[in-house]
Amino acid sequence: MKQPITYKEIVGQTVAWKQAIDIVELQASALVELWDDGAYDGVLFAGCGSTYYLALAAAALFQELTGKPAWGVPSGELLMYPESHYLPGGKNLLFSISRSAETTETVLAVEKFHQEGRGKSIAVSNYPGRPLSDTGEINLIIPAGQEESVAQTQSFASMYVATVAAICVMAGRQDLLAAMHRLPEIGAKLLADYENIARTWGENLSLDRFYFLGSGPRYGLACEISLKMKEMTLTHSEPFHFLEFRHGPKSMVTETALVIGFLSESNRKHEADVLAEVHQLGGNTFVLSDFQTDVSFNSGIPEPVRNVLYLPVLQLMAFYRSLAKGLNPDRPNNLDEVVKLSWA
Ligand code: F1P
Repeated sequence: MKQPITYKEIVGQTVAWKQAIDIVELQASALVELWDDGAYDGVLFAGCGSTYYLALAAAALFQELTGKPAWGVPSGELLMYPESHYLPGGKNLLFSISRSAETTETVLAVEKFHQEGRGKSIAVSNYPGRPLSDTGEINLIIPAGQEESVAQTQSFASMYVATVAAICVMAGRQDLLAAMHRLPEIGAKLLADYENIARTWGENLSLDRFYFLGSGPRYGLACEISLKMKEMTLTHSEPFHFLEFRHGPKSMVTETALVIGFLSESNRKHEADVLAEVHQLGGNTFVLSDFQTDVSFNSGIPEPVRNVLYLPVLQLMAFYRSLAKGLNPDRPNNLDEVVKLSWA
């Protein structure tokens, strides 16, 4: 059987990570200028599906590194309920994120944002020459992240890396940006070192439910991988903040549950306690972090900019589960690559 294209997109993705960093560095002075001159009251990150989850992760990091209020919002909500999201009368900076650069909700939300004079925008995408591609004051386009398959893997990671790098530039954290240059090499090593373990868990069809736990800037990433598990494998799957798992969701733990922890360094003990509780309840756990876990990055890269390393092994796990279930990971059920609506 021909190897699904999703496989190539997952294992080759670090080329796109590198291009993402290079592209941001080329536009670094424009990013600094836009941020320093703007006096923005708030920063919004908007997308749909995967790119909404990217928005959640990016907003958490933006606020952490700059101290400025930041939100992640689904583009459709921004379009339909703008007053629930924009600061009244405030000046906003909007990051619009879309792999395809043609998702209707995102394109229209940005159009309306500009028409209403709400502030300036930055577009993040993988495709030039499309409706969203040059709508921003600055446009971060990473062609190496383009993909043929429907579910986002390398595209997501490439746009996430670009956004994190842009945040470092705007926060004046050259130290963090410099540390990001080591990500592609470490990511490639992780893919090689942990493919077998990803496959073993992915092919374990006795599991019937997956929970992804991530907090702070990792929550959006937990949401994204949970979406991968849904799209590619049609399995019951949900993301939660670590401590939230005790407040109800843990009642779903059984011996056929796999709880996957995006363990941090900053709150490691509290997060590890939740996973220990899952064990006591008879569930299975699979844990990723920089050291001493099932998947260990051993990167030494500062925590705020290492989070992309949680993605590749889990994307592979979803890929192998999809194959084991006899599904086509390239073409998830009922899904279109781009959602286009005929809104006036
Ligand atoms: C966003 C998106 C994907 C999803 C599906 C439909 O597209 O919702 O996240 O997997 O393929 O489109 P985009 O705006 O990032 O191109």
